[in-house]
Amino acid sequence: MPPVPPYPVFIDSHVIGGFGRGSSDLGIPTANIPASDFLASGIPKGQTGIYFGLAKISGKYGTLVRHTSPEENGSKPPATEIVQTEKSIVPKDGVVLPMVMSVGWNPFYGNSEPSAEVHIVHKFAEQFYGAAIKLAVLGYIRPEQNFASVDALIEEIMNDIRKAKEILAENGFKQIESNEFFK
Ligand code: ADP
Ligand code: RBF
Ligand code: MG
Repeated sequence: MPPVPPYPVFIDSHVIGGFGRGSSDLGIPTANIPASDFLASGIPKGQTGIYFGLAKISGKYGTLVRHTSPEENGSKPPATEIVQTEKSIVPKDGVVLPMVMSVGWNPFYGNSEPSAEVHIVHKFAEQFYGAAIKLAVLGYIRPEQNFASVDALIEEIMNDIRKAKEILAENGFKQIESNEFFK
């Protein structure tokens, strides 16, 4: 079955630094992109919540330098800088992969600015700040929620990942994987 309109929505972006909590607090790393790239994507009213789809990372990447820690910054995103290197994404990491994406204010953390972040269902060799990221958003899973504990948040994210894998496996979306956009 093809995705239900307005999907697929294609987003061409790059990986920036986030709050620095995905890996450390949750054990679920997320590649953050500028929220403006999501807002410009054509998803109706830039609806916040949890989406699923496909992602492809490419190009050169760098290392992230944090100028402030998430702790000292409270609800504001910490100041970061990407120092580019000559390293490129290796072929086995540069394929079209399943993803889940969270967009909004993260009610559990009460952020003061919206973020857009993508967890790719794949084990990467290294972090890839500054790399190019192409996304095909294929559907909406649920609105953002607050949770009573970090464990409850993690459990719900695991549930999102399970759902995304299920829908992607059922539908294949092979025509989107081979779309010119991902070439
Ligand atoms: P930040 O708050 O800076 O985004 P995270 O802990 O959320 O910190 O993620 C750190 C980085 O981990 C991402 O920007 C990306 O370079 C890398 N990363 C490694 N594996 C993955 C993955 N499976 N999905 C998304 N990002 C990943
Ligand atoms: N944060 C929330 O506060 N509420 C949510 O419902 C929520 N759902 C998420 C679902 C997925 C699939 C992902 C990847 C993240 C989600 N987050 C949510 C964001 C999470 O708090 C964030 O990734 C970390 O704070 C690291 O930036
Ligand atoms: Mg992140």
